[in-house]
Amino acid sequence: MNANLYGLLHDHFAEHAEQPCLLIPGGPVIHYDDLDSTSARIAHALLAAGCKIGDRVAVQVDKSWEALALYLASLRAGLVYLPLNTGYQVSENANELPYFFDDADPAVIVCRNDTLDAITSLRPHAAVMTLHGDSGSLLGQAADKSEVFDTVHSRPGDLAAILYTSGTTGRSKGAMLTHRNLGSNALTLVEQWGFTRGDVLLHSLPIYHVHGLFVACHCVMLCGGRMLWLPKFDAKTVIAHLPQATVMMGVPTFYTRLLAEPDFGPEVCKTIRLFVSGSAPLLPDTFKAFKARTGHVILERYGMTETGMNTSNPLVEERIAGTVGPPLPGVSVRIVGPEGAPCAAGVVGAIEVKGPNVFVGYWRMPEKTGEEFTADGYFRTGDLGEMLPNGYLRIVGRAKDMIISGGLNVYPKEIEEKIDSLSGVCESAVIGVPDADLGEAVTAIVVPEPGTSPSEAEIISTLKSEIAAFKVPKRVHFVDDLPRNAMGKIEKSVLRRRYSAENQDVSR
Ligand code: MLC
Ligand code: AMP
Repeated sequence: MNANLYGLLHDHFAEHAEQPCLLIPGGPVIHYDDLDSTSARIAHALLAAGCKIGDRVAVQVDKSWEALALYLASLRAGLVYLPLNTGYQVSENANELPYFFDDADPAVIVCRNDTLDAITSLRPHAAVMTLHGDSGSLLGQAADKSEVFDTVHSRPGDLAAILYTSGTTGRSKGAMLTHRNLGSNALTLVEQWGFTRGDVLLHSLPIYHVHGLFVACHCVMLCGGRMLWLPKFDAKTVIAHLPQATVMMGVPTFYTRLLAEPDFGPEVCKTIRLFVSGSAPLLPDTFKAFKARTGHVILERYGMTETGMNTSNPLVEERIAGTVGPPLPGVSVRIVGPEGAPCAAGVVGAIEVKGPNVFVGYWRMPEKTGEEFTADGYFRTGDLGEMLPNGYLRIVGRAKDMIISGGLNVYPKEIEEKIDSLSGVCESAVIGVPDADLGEAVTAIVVPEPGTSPSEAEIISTLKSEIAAFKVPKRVHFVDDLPRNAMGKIEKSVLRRRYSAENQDVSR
């Protein structure tokens, strides 16, 4: 049997291929057969550009329906899709993109106009092209290709995508996801969340992450439903379009921003059957305020780049604030103590997961992969939680030093290394402090070199030229020294307490 994910999606939507898939406000309606023919043309163009089965296709482009067709084309041709956050930079001072290209060694790189020259000179041996544009662009080259393409035969364990997640060491790791990982998770979610062909999902997430690309798009395509395809999340635009939708998926910031709009209420949500939240903790206060304002109980679920979705509050039974629900069918979740022994219900420990959704390892990092899996095949998520007596998981924190800002992960180590290399800086610590909009706001605590006085504005503006804007600290504080424990390790918990209090004082 062909395990190719495109084959699975196609089997589910083919019967209604003349139906709309993407409704683009102010733009065209894209039907399933448009996606099928355009992805076929792009698949031919990728092969003509020199791609062979298993090659990586790195993509850093703005959200568009053609970008979704490119993802499908990559699946169909047996290539490995590598989406990149559009905030990652390439310039003389910025080496975010070069790292991914050196590590993944893509055969084709599809980029935006403004980075074409820089990437072409960086990667002379790859085929580098824009998605849109003249005959040199990928769509230009696809234009005269056949609209029929025989989806390649893939085995369940063949790679479908590599998604980079940053690491606590500051070095990003490519999570290798197979056709089986993505397909099994998608089938489970369609079933658990009750998706049908009548659904219209309001899609305002970016499509370079698990949430927007896999969870949202796969659920819709597997049931032959539709997506209201918005370029990004903007609260007023979302409110204008919610009355045509039945489902919305978002990170908690989407929900707090909607609640900040005075004209958001039950009338706007009349047609909605399900609001889903994930990628970061949904505060119980937001859960309650949303219910009070709209009558809707947000369904919170828990996932990761490496695993797709692991647990979910139920569609029919009670959804409990501050929990992420029971494990999804087929996924095994356990809580373990420091020695790896299972914790009883109600005891906090490390969350480990196993199942067909769990990735097969980090790209070209066998040792790191080995460290992150237990001998009996469980993946160590780096999250801390407790299993409640009713079988619902409650996430209480993270063992990994990571900040989640507006649903995007920031690894302090990477930012600290950048700040420490600036002139006038002796050392730094980067922490997340509670933020009403972003959940956590990246904050730097800096010890200046004796006799120097770097400014907050200088540090922020230098960092903006070197790293993606979402990673740049929103605030920089200066101190004479950093608190350390007896081992000499910086006590980030002390800093978090100190600056969280300060942040709350400021916002009051
Ligand atoms: C943008 N900025 C951010 C930011 N997003 N800063 C911190 N955190 C973020 N998440 C920067 C902008 O570049 C800009 O910088 C400044 O902050 C103000 O931007 P904004 O207008 O407030 O941002 P906006 O464009 O509205 O974006 C915010 C957002 C967006 C929350 C809508 O970040 C978003 O769509 N987040 C969703 C991320 C997501 O899909 N996560 C899923 C990961 S998958 P400047 O310098 O220009 O002022 C995963 C697994 C799972 O985690 O379980 O799902
Ligand atoms: P990423 O590496 O971007 O895939 O982020 C995955 C991480 O996001 C997880 O390891 C969790 O720390 C966090 N996360 C995802 N969903 C939730 C949730 N519902 N509640 C709390 N944390 C979450």
